[in-house]
Amino acid sequence: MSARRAAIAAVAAFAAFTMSATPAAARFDKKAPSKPTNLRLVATTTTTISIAWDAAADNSGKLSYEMHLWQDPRVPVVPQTQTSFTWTGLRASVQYFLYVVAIDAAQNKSFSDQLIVQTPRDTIAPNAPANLRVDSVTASQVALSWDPATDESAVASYAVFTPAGQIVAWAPGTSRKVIGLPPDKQFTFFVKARDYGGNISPASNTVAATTLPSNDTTPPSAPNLWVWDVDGCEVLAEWSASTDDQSEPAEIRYLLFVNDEPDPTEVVMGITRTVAYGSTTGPNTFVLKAIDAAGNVSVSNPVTLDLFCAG
Ligand SMILES: [Ca+2]
Ligand SMILES: [Ca+2]
Ligand SMILES: [Ca+2]
Repeated sequence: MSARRAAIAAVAAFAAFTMSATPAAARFDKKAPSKPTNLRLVATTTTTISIAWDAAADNSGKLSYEMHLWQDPRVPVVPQTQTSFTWTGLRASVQYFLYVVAIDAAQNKSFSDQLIVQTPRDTIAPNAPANLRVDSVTASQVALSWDPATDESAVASYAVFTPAGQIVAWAPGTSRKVIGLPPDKQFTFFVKARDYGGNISPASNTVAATTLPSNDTTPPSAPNLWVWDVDGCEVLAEWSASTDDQSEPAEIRYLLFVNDEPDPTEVVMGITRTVAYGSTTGPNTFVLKAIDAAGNVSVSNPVTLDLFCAG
């Protein structure tokens, strides 16, 4: 062995000696503990699973137990004297895979059988979110935030409402922008929380906000409209997204007109296609209007299609 190699080997040996927590006797222990048997469910709630097992034994006389929950990075270790454990911080209505590992001082392991436990369904609604507040206001947007709601299991999402109904979709997070609002108008908002069981909380406090006046008098760019006959009276309408001097793309509303009547299809901001229907057998004329948040309107090219509308 060269002097350099010998020096490296000496350092490595020293490191192994000083860094290893394994006692000298345990280094010669090659025999794994016996398997922890009779792993069983003791109790479960929407957020906890309590298990117990029959003790394992080891030739060294000493072992401990690792707790494993599939896909959970936590691996709690409990002492030899303990043959039960409670997992916390779990979700309702979820199937969990658990097992226990008996481990001796030399890191020899034996695995229990796997236990499958389904946590019960969450049937208790979260508490109302509190401290709803207005963070900022523009001519078309109101930014809101609130304190997290609490739940005996876990809150999954929040939605924003006005007295007229839900105005922003369910999503995680405790702040949200309501967009595409008309200028110079007062709105009242409140928030609700929903848990993973689908239970919905009571309403938060309400807040009022008035959008700023707008100096936007320029309509969006005119959208380009294409319409295809899908089946009989049904058509697919697609268009190029409009741009606007002040409204974001997601704030531009599109409204399809069929033979000068507004299509009853729901008006959604920011989309560029919809399924619609002709209103008569023969030629039907489709026109799309793009409307910015301030209410300025632009009109697409008209498209005329011959359709067969039975009945
Ligand atoms: Ca052993
Ligand atoms: Ca709940
Ligand atoms: Ca505009």
